[in-house]
Amino acid sequence: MWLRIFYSRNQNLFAAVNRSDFLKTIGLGALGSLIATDAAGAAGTRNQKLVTSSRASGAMQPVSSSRASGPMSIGTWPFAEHTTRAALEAMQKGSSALDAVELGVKICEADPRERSVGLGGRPDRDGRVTLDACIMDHLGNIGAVAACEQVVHVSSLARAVMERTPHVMLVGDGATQFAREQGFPLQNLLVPDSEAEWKKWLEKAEYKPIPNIENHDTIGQLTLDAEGRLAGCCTTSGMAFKMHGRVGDSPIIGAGLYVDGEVGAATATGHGEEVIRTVGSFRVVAAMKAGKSPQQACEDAVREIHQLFVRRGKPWADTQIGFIAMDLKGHVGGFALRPGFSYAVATKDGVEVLPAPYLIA
Ligand code: SD4
Repeated sequence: MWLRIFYSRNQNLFAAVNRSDFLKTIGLGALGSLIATDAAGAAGTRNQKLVTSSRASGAMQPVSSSRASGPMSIGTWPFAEHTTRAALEAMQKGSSALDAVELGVKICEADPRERSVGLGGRPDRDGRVTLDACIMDHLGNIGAVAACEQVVHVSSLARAVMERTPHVMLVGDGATQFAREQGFPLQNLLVPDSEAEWKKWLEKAEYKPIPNIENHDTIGQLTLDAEGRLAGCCTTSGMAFKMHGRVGDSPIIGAGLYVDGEVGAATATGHGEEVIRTVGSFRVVAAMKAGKSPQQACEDAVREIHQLFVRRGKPWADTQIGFIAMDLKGHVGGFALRPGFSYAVATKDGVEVLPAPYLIA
């Protein structure tokens, strides 16, 4: 099986490697410990393989696992190559982790070609683009907005909720009203391509999320600055063609994002319902607090989600979940339920986009 690795260090280089090279790249080759097990027990999964690593070895480290600490930044999906680089450069010039993470994700929010974040995001089933975002710093300050319309930079709006209100989350009309009051520009977020896709979707009007859509999705980004402060931000238009009013994990602290200034941070992408069900990002950080590496912690969280599918007898064939995490020493990790998830790591040595190891082939 061929897997793509996107790799970039001061230049854009695209390479494809075969499975064994891929495993070597992520540090699994030497273990020779991939076990393929039939994942029976859930509907629609008969042909799927469960891929797991040797628990005893505890080794599932990506190539960037032993970086020096900050400033550095990691982010979900290949588009984070640009957003993490921007955040890194800002921190190298003295920005705080919080300023840098906001600056980074805003690049993605403003890009109408990114169809799952900010401007250009896919609409809900009623043709309305509703955005979700949250932000958190190393001290436990949090802010979030959900089901928010007409505001491109919901990351900044979430930050405004954090810094300028007595609350931690505003939703729907209240979020837009607050944006207006705060001087955020209001605009139509539905771009022609997304509108056309929605109209096509209306022909059948079947809600069928597509895993790894266009190889990018929600952006969850984490930053660690030169002073050892962590921050994180998660921003998305959520699942395409969702019910109006549906809110996923991305604006929910603990689910889509969690930062513990004394431990590390984690963020999620994929089917938000499953991440909320397991309080995913908090789970990852709690595991790190208990001594797990970021990589092990991400792996455990995905495994828990998978186990819940099995226990509930629910199919997971069309589901994708990915977590990334970083600790205070700059160790990073990423893991997904299915193939196709990747994440960017920006350090003083350059920016890499790494394919995440996964549970089910
Ligand atoms: C959500 N987690 O709204 C987001 C969407 C996403 O990959 O990340 N999709 O559930």
